[in-house]
Parts: sequence; C-alpha cells; structure tokens
Amino acid sequence: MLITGITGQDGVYLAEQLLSEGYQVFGVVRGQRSVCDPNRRPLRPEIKLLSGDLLDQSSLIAAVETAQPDEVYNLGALSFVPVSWRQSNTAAQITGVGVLRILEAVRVVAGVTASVTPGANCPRFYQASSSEMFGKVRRTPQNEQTVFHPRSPYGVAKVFGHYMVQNYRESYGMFAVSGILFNHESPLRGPQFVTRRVSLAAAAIKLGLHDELRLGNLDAQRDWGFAGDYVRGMVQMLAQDRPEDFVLGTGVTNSVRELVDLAFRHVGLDWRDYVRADPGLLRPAEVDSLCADSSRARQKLGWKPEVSFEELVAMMVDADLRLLSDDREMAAEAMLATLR
Ligand code: G4F
Repeated sequence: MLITGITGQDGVYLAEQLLSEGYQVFGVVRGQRSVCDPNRRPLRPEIKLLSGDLLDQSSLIAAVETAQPDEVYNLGALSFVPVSWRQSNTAAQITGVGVLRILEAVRVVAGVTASVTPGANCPRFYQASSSEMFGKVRRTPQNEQTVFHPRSPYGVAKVFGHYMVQNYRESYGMFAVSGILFNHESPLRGPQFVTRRVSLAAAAIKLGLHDELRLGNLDAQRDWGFAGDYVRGMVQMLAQDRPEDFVLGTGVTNSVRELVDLAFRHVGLDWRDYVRADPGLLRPAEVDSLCADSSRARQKLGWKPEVSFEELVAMMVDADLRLLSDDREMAAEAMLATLR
C-alpha cells in the first residue's frame, strides 16, 4: 500500500489500520526535510518512507515503481483552508494538479494506455475529496449527487482532483474512487484547525497555562466526526466490487459555538469568560454549514461512525490535558505557541 500525506492525521490512522491488517505500507514524504523534521510526529518504524512530492511527476512515478502497491491512497494536500487564499497557486498545484500527477504515475507504471479495463496490474486508487467542495451548499444534507460550489481555492482544487479521478475511471477503466469526507478530527489533528485549537485552549486555560482563546466565525456549522472512523471507510471503499464515490459524515451538525461550549464545560469552565472574537480570523468567503447524508456508505459499505461529537470533544480535550500536564517540553510548548 502506498500513502501520500502519511505524516498527517489521516495518514497516521490509515497506516495503523493497514499495518494491523498485515499489509506492507509505503509512505511518500517530501525529500529530506520531512524525514528529518524534529517536530514531525513519529511514524511506525515498519513504514517504508519514499521520497516524493505531489509537485513532481517523476518522483511519484519512482515511488509507485518502488512500492509496486496494490492500493494507493492520495491523502496529500495543503489542507488548511485559509492558507489556500494566501498561496492559491501552491494550493492548486498540490491539492489539485497533484491528484492528476499521482493518477498519471499509477497509470504509467501499470502500463495502462487505452480505454480498457486495466486488469489486475493496476493498483486501486483512493482520493481524499472533501466536503469543502459543497461550499455554498445547494441542498441539505449533502450526498454524492449534490452540486459543488466551492468557496476557497482549496475547495476549487479539490473539485479539480475529484473530477480527474472520475475521468481516469471513465477513460482508463481504473479502479479509482473519491471519498467525500466531512470534517474528521482526533487528538492528532493539527493545532491550526478549529477543534484542536479549542481543545488545546480549554486544556491550557484549565491548567493555568493560558488565559484566552481567539476565534473567527462562531456561527459556522460543521459535521464533525472521529478520524479513525473515516479511515476505516477509505479501506472499505477500495474493497468494493465496483469503483464508486462515497460521502462519509455523521449527519449531525454543530456550530463552533457549540463546540467551544462543550469543550469548556468538559473542564468545568464557562467559555464566555475566555473566548474573544477576532475579525482577523474570518475567511474571505465562508462555508456556513455542512451536513452529510452518508446513506449510500451506510447501505453499500456497512459504514457508520462509532464516535459521537460529544465523545470526540471529550477525547480531544482529555488528550490535550494529558499532553500539557505530562510533557511541557518541546511538543507541548509548540502547541501552546499556536494559541498566542
Ligand atoms: O477546522 P477548520 O479550519 O476546518 P475546515 O475549514 O472546515 O476544513 C477542514 O475540513 C475539510 C472537510 O470539510 C477538509 F477538507 C479541510 O482540509 C480541513 O480538514 O474550520 C472549521 C470552521 C470554519 O468555518 C472556520 O471559519 O471553523 C471556523 N472557525 C472559527 N474560528 C475557525 C476558527 N477555524 C479555524 N481553523 N480557526 C479559528 O480560530
């Protein structure tokens, strides 16, 4: 199995699952910097790291050639939405055209050249599509048929990748699918995303290490689930008889305000005493509300989320309480710095 984006939250959970099922796992990492970065989350030593970059076609061909995978999971992206306005070209190249490059690498290495079923030699391909593609939503809840209206360069790039996967499936008969995943979180979530920002702040304020939390749009609503549940769905999608795209989400929507309330109540605090609205954190265009209709995944994959929103928030706050109490060294200090 070959995974791009293996150092991110989903890559770590997916690699864990595939290793536990006895698969050999290769991860694509960007050059020496990623491999040596002291802040990077430690990966399981069984994972074989290959140098490669979604910006570089030949490096991806080399990675696929070396790994000879049965399955390729493209989780690599510039995934923090606000950055995509400041680095729109890079976002388009990594998150959008990067999908084309890795698809091409798979196609070329497998020797697929015509509109025929590629047969056993072509690896199955999973693309991490995103509910950000729905953006200014046309209907609620959103399913596989809902029209896309992305609101950020990130969302636009994801739409490009999504359609490229569909095109390779239709043009070359490749087993290539997209999972349209709604927000999924965990204690491994990066500290820039709102759930982790909130769990870190609740824990830090409770422990007397910090005194306020600045946030952007408190009214935004998301369908938040647990990342571990979602990587299970990715593996299930590639185990189907026919390649099909699936929406994964809980079908439950909460606002950022409700998230904050829950996290602070978990540590016995009233969020109103600590949270400050910061206009600097508002986005040029917002995705106001997302809610998944995962009935196709529930019926065809037998997939359902196991962790509720309340359990997820408690899990994240508890993990940050442990992190900040036990380890005030490098990792904890780096996390606290993101709140300042
Ligand atoms: O946690 P977020 O940054 O996640 P967002 O933008 O929904 O994107 C995440 O989920 C997508 C799936 O739909 C992924 F494709 C994507 O890669 C990423 O994983 O923000 C969630 C909401 C937004 O509406 C934002 O405006 O929270 C609001 N928010 C309010 N205050 C904030 C903050 N977001 C962040 N990051 N930081 C704040 O202070």
